Amino acid sequence: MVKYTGYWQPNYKPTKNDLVMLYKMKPARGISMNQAAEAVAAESSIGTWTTIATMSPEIKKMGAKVFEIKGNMVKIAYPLELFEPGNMPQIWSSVAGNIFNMKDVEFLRLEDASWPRKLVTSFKGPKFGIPGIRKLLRVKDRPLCGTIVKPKLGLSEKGHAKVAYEAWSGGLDIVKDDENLTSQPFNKFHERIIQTLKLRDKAEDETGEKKIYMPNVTAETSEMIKRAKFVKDCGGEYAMVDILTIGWSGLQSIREANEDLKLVLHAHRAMHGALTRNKNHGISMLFIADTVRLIGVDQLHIGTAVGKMMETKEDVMMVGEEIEGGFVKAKGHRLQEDWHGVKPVFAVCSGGLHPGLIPPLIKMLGKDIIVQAGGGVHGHPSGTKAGAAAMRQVIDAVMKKENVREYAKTHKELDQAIKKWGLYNK
Ligand code: CAP
Ligand code: MG
Repeated sequence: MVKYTGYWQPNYKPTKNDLVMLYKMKPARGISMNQAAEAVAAESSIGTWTTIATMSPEIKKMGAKVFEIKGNMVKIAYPLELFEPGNMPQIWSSVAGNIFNMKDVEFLRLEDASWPRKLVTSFKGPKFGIPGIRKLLRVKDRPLCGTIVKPKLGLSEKGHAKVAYEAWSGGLDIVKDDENLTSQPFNKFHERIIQTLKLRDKAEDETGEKKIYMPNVTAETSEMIKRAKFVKDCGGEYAMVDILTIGWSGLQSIREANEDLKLVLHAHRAMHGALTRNKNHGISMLFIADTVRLIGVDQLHIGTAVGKMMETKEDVMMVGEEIEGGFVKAKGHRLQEDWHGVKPVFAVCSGGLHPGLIPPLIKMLGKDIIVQAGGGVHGHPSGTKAGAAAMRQVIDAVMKKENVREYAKTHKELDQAIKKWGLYNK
């Protein structure tokens, strides 16, 4: 073990310009907690595994400071000059980079962060946020509801558009592409956009409601921007991106292009589980949520806690912890907390949902959520349109504070859904 010196500074008080990070760590065998914390601080700021002749007292002042160790939780303050404002890849390469593979730690999880104002305001943030989306959809005081066209892959452009039309006609606000549908031989992107927006218009005319299509533009960055432009030119209002597989550079690029495109950006988080699932090692969804809110998505998948994916209620509530020492976490949902004027982001709940799971979700998270069900709509005994109607009916029942089981007696699509999948009021 190399001796890292000068990074453990228990009397250091973080300044308002520091980026303060919270890590959970388990030192490697034979390494103390202090040594592990200093190793992480060194490697994520200015140091390396040995003392170097090129170091100077001036540069040492820029080093990260471990200022608190409580149990397996470590707080490290990073001076602002270590970072390039507006450059998210660089920030992650520092505080979420080499450190996860160091021999000095057996486990390391990046749990949370408090960002200094100068870094927060160096990013664009959401263009629309919750207020802008509610204005666009003309839906003020209920959760938005949507579906994902299923099967995930395989439908033709026309087949895809028809499923979307059925879902909109049944009452859903939003229809999205699945995360791995982009432009495959059986369903080419441009043709899909043309066909699906044509039936969106038809559904709008017939229902009198605003209907949203969220096409997946995930691709190489310049191609992604071209596809987003095409969506805009065809009268689309949304673009969906898989934020982790396009990376922070790709996300910043499309957000930059979106200054002119003015599309609502929907953030799918495919692959997040590789980082977030293991509670001993990896990166929390809190930090991912902060990151993409700063870059500027308008909606972000956060899980359901009641559906098919692993996350817990705490994961979905996303309140984080009170981390004194230079900053205090909000009491509300991380995506909507006041943050130097950054717009609030719509939380998207999806993954194994069906109408019977919507009541506990609204109870847990309130009305400022978007609920999406794929299998839970297209798997309805009477098909997509009925599945969509059942989703809308259960939301109406909850918002009217009706007894859902009673309400289902006069709403057959909801009744059928409950008979197939059950009703959960826990
Ligand atoms: C849901 C989904 C979403 C997941 C992503 C899927 O379909 O389309 O991608 O919700 O998970 O492909 O599984 P179902 P998360 O409604 O049929 O489950 O939202 O947790 O990121
Ligand atoms: Mg999906």
